[in-house]
Amino acid sequence: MTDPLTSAERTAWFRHDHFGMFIHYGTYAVAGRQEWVKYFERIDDDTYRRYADHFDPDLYDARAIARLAKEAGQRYVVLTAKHHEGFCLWDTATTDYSVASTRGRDLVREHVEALRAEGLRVGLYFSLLDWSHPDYTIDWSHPLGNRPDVDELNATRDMGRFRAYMREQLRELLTGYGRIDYLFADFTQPAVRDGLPGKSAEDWDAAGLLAMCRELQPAMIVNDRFGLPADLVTPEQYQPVRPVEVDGERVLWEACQTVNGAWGYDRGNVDDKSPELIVRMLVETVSLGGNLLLNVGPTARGEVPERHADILREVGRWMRRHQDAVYGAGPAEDAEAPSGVIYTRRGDTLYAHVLAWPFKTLYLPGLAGRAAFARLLSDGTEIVIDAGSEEPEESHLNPSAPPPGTLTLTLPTCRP
Ligand code: FHN
Repeated sequence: MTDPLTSAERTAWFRHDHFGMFIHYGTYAVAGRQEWVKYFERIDDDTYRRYADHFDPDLYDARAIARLAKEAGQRYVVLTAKHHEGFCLWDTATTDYSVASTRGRDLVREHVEALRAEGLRVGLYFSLLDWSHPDYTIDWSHPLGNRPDVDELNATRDMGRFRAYMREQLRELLTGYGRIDYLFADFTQPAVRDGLPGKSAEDWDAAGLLAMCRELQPAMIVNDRFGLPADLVTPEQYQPVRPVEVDGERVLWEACQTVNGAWGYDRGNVDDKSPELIVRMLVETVSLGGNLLLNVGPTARGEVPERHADILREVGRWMRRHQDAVYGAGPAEDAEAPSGVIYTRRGDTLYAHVLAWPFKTLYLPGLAGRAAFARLLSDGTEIVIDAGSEEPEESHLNPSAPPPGTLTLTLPTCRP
């Protein structure tokens, strides 16, 4: 089957928007101890089922979350339709282990409709791991992986049946909710740990799942966590957490980060990142040609914790004034930023993100004579280009003079 879209066509919005929201939401929020709680605390199925029984997203307001993402400047939003614990946030016919069965809600539909209403791109996270399914073979990442009778348990499990189950679930998500812009499949790690192997691309029939994605959602970006062999990974899938180049081309990449060091809701966690740190992470990511997918973990009742919402709103206040340095921007390949400065470029405009505000003078080596005009993004006011900066006096006359070719700018005493 020929691909109807080129990688460039499929990924144009992703490469432009740069900034997305990740939402980790599921039964683990009731535990309030992050999304791997079943594994880390080796919680048995019956005990863990209590969390599903008491999972009531009565305050989950997808539209409010979509508006928060929009206010923060996050232009795509990825919701965990199913995380590793296997609980489904959509009205699936494959299992009763879903919020549709327990609460009569289809949170994926609410998510999709809210994003479209706010003009945001639709992303779904789908866990390839599924700790709830009786045919999913127990590997190093499974809560039962420490059982002495693992081999006997696995002898009763049929991954062929699990693959059919998983494929049907993914088909439901790709056919029942209109256009999906981004699928975040997660994760493939075949290495042996604690004496047990992980899962490989073959365990998922990754090539078959990718072919189904292309058939059902031709425009959808799919990440690289199916574990596909390199010859099946196309640039828009190759999403390492750091920039790499394939055949001389910097491939699409996305840094997944959290507001507070936790994916799922973590009640005792106070490790919140400051808005300034998040802005710096975003700018650094854009300066390297990538995207930042920043996660929030709603509470068990479905609300984004107020502290985290406030942080995102503060980031949004920065974005409103500086979005031109992010959206449609990318690396400034032709200029090397001095320490404490990050460059992004959009068209013929270079954006210098000053991380530590200097006392009066900003020196930008190698840029003398290349700036027709300079201004602050925050208030739009002119920044004076020091007349002498084209040919600064030779350093032997003034040892503190900047090296020749340095663009010298006089900044206001404090950041407006
Ligand atoms: O195991 C998951 C984890 O819970 C979380 O969903 C992250 C998000 O990128 N992905 C896996 C770990 O890499």
